[in-house]
Amino acid sequence: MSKSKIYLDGKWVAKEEAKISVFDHGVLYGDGVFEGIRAYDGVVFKLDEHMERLYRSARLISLTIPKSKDDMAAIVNEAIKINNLENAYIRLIVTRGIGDLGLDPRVCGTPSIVVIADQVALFPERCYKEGLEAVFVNTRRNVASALDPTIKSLNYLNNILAKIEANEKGVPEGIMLNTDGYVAECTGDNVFFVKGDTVVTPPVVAGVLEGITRAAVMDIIRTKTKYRIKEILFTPNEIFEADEVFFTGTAAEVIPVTRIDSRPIGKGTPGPVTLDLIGYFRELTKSGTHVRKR
Ligand code: PXG
Repeated sequence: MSKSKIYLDGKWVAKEEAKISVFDHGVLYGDGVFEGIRAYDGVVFKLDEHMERLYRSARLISLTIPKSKDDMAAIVNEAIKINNLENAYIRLIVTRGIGDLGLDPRVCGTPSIVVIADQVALFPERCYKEGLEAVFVNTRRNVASALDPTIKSLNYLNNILAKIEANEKGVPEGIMLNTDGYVAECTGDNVFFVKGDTVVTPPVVAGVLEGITRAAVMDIIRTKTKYRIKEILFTPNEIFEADEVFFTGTAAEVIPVTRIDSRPIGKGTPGPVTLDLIGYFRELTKSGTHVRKR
């Protein structure tokens, strides 16, 4: 079996050699940005969209990535090829670079670029058939005026605190509210509910990451189905009154949610709209059909 190769600042190195300095501000302060990307059948899913989000995140923290988007996209493609992966999870990280013990980013040298391609850790198929259980957590989503949730930064403590709460309650995902009490998103997934023929998800101003899967699902709803899609603010009560709830994310794809805070959602089984969307999404990920037309 070939050993995994990791891209680190211009070189492909063995896993054991893929090391970052303890003076890198990514380590010292969580100062950096990242992306979590999937490849299906040898084709990277929504690569351009991931590149756009990465460079936007970097821009919003005043970090200049020392490579063009095209060069970065080529490295991501190379990462699956060099590791002989067809279906893979790719983690792309750009840190602020090596600095000193002060938090001033101006002292940092060149940002470090890391690309890891590995096997995907998937939810068991059972979760797609029976649905996931989730809870509302007490940890509120960061306010945009303090740390904008649309920035996919290395500072994930807000989400980790929420994840710890979900762990303590023995469920795989936690739903976070924003400081106004509206539903925002999960620790690593966006949230949707279905009521009648309308699919609802919080708008970006609720304090959510603009998920690539979220956008793909919204596009599917608009172009392939008769359902309506609305981005509106809503409270937990509307979730409990929903016919169906599902989450979207790079790792989870589209996953039904059938119990929240121990209460069944709808009939307590995955609903027809969610199952439809899972089908359409899986079709989209098949063999290259997800490549954006230029
Ligand atoms: N919200 C948050 C806070 C996220 O971190 C999503 C929504 C969904 O976005 P995408 O673009 O993936 O549809 C994310 C993404 C992991 C993992 O290993 C987490 C994410 C993506 C990939 C892997 O936990 N989160």
